[in-house]
This record gives sequence, structure tokens and C-alpha cells, in this order.
Amino acid sequence: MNKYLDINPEVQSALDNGKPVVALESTIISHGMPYPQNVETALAVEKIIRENGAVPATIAIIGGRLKAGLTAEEIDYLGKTGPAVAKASRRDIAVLVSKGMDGATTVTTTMMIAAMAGIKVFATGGIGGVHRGAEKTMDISADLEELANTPVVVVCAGAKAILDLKLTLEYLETHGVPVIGYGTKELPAFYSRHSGLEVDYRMDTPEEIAEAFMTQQAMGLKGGMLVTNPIPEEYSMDEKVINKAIDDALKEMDEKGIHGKECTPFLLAKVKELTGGDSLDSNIQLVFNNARLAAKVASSCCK
Ligand code: PSU
Ligand code: MN
Repeated sequence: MNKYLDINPEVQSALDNGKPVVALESTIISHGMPYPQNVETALAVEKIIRENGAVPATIAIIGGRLKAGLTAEEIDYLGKTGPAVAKASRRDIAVLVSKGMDGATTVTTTMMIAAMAGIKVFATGGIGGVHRGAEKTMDISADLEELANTPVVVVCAGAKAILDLKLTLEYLETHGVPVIGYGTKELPAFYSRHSGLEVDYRMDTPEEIAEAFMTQQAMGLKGGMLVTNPIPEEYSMDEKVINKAIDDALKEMDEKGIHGKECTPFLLAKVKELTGGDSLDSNIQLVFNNARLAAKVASSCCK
């Protein structure tokens, strides 16, 4: 047992009894959405996971403890505190724990803590990736490296076009991460179903995904798997509107000289501002959609 890790009793009991568990991240709560929609969404996502037969485990660092499974009060605290909570990537985790601090976990640290707890499936909105202009800035999200090394299936809605999606796929290929399209051969682009880029494999059932992941595990291959689940048609956004907002946000980021870990939160907030309430609504719906699929994949892994 990891002495830095607290597993919520309900999550522990599910794991002990071979029942499905789905991990959820907390940067999406603190840095990804405004209060109070962030807390409402986080609680609604947990409910959807339960309705689909799995136990939710929202992950964060609270008072220096790695938490797999938060209380509603802890979720509310992270949502209210917002970006004042440290955004915790792999490089932050030891310092936050040693100092007894709080941290909102990104895809990277959520995967790390999920793996420590024995959780195999994780649902989120979008992952980090290779940023546009990375050939100069070298801004490549640690999420990609974690996918290469940590055995967790991550269900997302693709990646936002704030990233260079083509380079993101190249990076994943180099590092041996299988990229699956759920019901599609085209990589979804978060707010919209289309990127014009191909994923490695199309799969049409949660069972197929679970089977592929268990085979990867059984062969002793390290690393995770990325499942990209397109936003439901009725919530997808007009590509012209969203791409214009992204271009404007990138331009402003450049002018303001924003860099490092601030990039993604800045771009997310700016795109949201430029598109009004629409993008937030889409964002919430795609997370719900990913939670449903992740719960089914987790259930299949337990059969
Ligand atoms: N992309 C989104 N929404 C998010 C994030 C990314 O569409 O909330 C968050 C996730 O927590 C992801 C992190 O792991 O941003 C990536 O940050 P960076 O690019 O600094 O690695
Ligand atoms: Mn970065």
C-alpha cells in the first residue's frame, strides 16, 4: 500500500471485489470550467458513471495526500478555489506532497494516481498534446509521455485545435500509444467531430476496447491507450466559429507572452470567452458522453 495514497472506501471496496471503477481528473474542475458549472458538472459526471454501473473516483491532491475518490465537499472546495489551486503535473507531485499542499490533477497525474490505486479506466474532456509552434517553444504536454508509460485507458473527445493535432498523433505514434476512434476512423477535435486526421483504429463497442487493453496488459506492454469519442452531433460546434476563436486566442497568448503551464488554462478560458456560453455547454456534454463510454469500458474490463 502506497503510504501517500488515500483510496476512498467505496472505491477500495469496488477494487477489492473486481467491480468497475472510473477515474476522473480535477484540473478540469479547477482550471477547465468556471464555478459553479465546474462543480455541477463534476458531480453530474460521477452520477452518470454510477448509472452506467461503475464507481467514480475523482482524483486530486488534498493537503499533501494523493486522493483516489473525493467527497462532494472536496469537489466543491476545488471548484470554488479554481485556478488558485496548483495545477499538478508529474513534476509537481513530490513537492506538493512533501509540503502538504493541494493540487488539481491533470491527465498526467490523474493517470499516475489511478495506476497507483489499481484503476484502469479514466474519463476526461480533452488531453494535452503538442502545441502549435512546438518546434520553437518545445511545449509538449506531459500527458503524452504519461500515456506512453502508464497503463490506463483514457477516454477523451480528442484534443482541442489549440494544439497541433497532426504532431500530437505523430508523437503518440513514436511513443507507442494506440489511438482508438469510437465509432469513427477520424480523430475528433473536441468541440467538433472532425479534424480531417485519421486515428489508428476504429472500434464500435466498449468490449472491443476492453479486449485490446487487456491484451496490451497481458503481453506486459507498458503504457496506456487513448480512446477518442466524438462529441454527440447535436452538441458539436460550427467549425468556423470555433477555429476563429482558437486563432484569436493563440494570437493574444503570443502578444501577452504567456508560456509554460499557463498556456492551456489561458487558451481554454479565452476560447470560452470568445464563443460565449455555447462552448461551455458543448464541453459539459462531451464529458458526460465520455463518462458513459468509460463506465462501459470499465465494466467490460471486469467481465
Ligand atoms: N484540454 C482541455 N481541457 C482541459 C485540459 C486540456 O480541453 O481541462 C487540461 C487537462 O487537465 C490536461 C491539461 O491534462 O489541461 C494539459 O495541460 P498542459 O498542456 O499544460 O500539459
Ligand atoms: Mn505545456
